[in-house]
Amino acid sequence: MGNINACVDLQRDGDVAVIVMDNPPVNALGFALRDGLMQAFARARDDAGVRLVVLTGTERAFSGGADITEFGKPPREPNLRQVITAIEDLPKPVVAAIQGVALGGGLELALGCHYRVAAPKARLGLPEIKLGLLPGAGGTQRLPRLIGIEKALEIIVTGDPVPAPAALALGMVEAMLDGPFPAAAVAWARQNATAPRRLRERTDKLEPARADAGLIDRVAAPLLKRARAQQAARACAEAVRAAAEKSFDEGAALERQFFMELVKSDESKALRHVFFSEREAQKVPNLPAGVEPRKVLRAAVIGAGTMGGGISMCFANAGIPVTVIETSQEALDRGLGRVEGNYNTSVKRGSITADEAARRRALLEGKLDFAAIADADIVIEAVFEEMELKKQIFRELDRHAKPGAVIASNTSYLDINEMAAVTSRPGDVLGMHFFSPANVMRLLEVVRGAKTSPEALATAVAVGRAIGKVPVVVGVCDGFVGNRMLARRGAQGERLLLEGALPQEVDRALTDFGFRMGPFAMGDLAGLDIGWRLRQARGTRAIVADALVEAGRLGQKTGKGYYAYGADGRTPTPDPEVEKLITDASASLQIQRRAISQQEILERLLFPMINEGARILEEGIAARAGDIDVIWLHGYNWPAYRGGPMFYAGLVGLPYVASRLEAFADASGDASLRPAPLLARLAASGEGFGSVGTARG
Ligand code: 3H9
Repeated sequence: MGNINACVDLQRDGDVAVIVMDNPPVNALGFALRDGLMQAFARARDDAGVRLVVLTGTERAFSGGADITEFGKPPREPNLRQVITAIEDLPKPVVAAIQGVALGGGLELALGCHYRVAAPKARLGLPEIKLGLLPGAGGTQRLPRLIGIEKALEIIVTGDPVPAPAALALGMVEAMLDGPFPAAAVAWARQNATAPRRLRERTDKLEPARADAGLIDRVAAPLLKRARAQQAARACAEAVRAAAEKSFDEGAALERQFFMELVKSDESKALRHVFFSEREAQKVPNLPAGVEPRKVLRAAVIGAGTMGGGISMCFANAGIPVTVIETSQEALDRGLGRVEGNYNTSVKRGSITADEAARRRALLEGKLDFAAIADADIVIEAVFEEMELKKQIFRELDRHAKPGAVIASNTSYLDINEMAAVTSRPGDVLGMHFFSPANVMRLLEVVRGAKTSPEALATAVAVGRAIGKVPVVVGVCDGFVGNRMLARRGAQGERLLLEGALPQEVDRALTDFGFRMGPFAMGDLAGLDIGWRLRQARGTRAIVADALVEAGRLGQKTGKGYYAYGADGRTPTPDPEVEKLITDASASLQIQRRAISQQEILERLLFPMINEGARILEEGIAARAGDIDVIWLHGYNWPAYRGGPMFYAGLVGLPYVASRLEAFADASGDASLRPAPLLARLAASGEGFGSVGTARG
């Protein structure tokens, strides 16, 4: 027999029909694959010479699930539920032979088969909740029937994949096979797949929940508490409850209804946007075809301060030896001591073993001489934000780094081109802006200078990925993407205080929105002296923020900042002294304080930031709106279910954002609040930010 269609192949091995799914890259279950499966299974059913069927995929994926790009488009039959029912109804035994991932609809497909076997490296899961959905092709009904309510709930509500050995222990698969696929699965099927078995008809594993009415709530409660996408999490729990309490058909109908509702929810749209934007951000724009990253086997970091230490840890954690350079033994000892302390904390918390910490620590060496960078394939400068100092260091790096080494600055706002200009190799120079704490935060802004070579850029991106970061390529400007937008939010925060709000009110608007922290609690955590020093350097002022610093209130590290900090040094409490300081500042500027609604606070904080994002996009500093969203998600804890600032602007409507910005500009006389030309244009034409660059909507 030959090919069924472009995605499905049907082969014969004696009396066994082997149906192979091949829809690169991950066997997403789009229309052509579903249609091909329907035809292939009909042939296998009707062919009297076929006794057994083995369904398999590729080494990378049995199937990564429903094709997410089809959501929101008109449905085409056969739908996935029809395909799964046709397989489950087959009068001949069907074995799912899983290599790689079986996720979402992919696992649901395997649950429709009568038996499942897996390769040792396979991973099985129902990650729909991470897209703000629930499994919509019978997963909430069949998985509990296979492994019981408790484990099924955990897998569905966390969305975390289960590695093959654990799947075997749970009974998700009948066997783990080492041999080559599909031959090993065919051999197993001949021995073990004696008759069709339909999970739909099984109820024994549901008995404990049927006998104990409180069981589901007890198991679900802690899982729901931890879940991010709340609406989807509740739907998951209710669908599993239906599995226990109702018939299969009733449970499946309820699951279907929930799925149809969730797929239209803002939460799910946002999470799907994040999924695609994260992948798109990895595709560096304007890189000539065939450019290969250079090999990076050794790294060097200049400066053992908080950032330098954190960056060094990233390399050591990824198994890359790293040399840290400092100017004095004392500074070096202090820096390496802090790294040691971080590793000790990780060991105490149980996140790594003492052996692992020792292994990582051994990859880090401290030196006092620039000559020690000679072997490094990448050098990252992480010293004070002072251009003259940076230039001096770049001259040294130029002198000592080997030819072809990438030379990067961790600056958060200074001009990379100026640094590149003092070297003899500007093509190798770029920015690698890490976020604090550098060993934790996943964002890496890779700053492309005017002369940065494609190879150096590709190397920085590849290194970023290798050390577990989410690299996003940005252009040179003051503050790059993230901090340039943040500055707009900061200015409005200060303004809101002067007009009548208090720090806790401003912070609450953002925590209610979904941020873990508001801007003032965040400032206290980072240290208010950072912004103060920056303003001093630039000759600008922020009345409230400056007054706090000048009163010795530097944030958590001094026990007080915008808030007072109690005995634990971490819990913020509103402080009457700060309120007085703020109201005095308003009075000195003759501002009549007024009550400001939470809605206004939120819009005042977010919309000017979005406006700056529009300028960034128009200037080409970011290539796509999705890149800006990824930056906010991974560098500033923007809540994923809100999709990022540019996506959020689309949800509330660009015309609304533009009209509110006009109103803010009118009220304040601040012309920089007027809608950016791109925002005004898109608001008028009805298009979204997704139409700019190559981003999706
Ligand atoms: C579902 O199944 C609903 C059902 O319950 C009910 C239906 C009725 N669709 O991540 P990678 C693309 S919901 C479309 O870089 P990796 C991805 O965009 C779904 N496209 O590779 C990328 O494209 P590009 C439940 C998909 O090896 C390329 O594949 N399933 C899908 O690091 C490579 O992706 C999930 O939530 C998809 N389902 O990781 C699983 N999946 O090259 C989502 C991937 O153009 N997927 N693509 O940028 C994943 O978690 C990872 O992609 C996976 C591979 C682990 C599979």
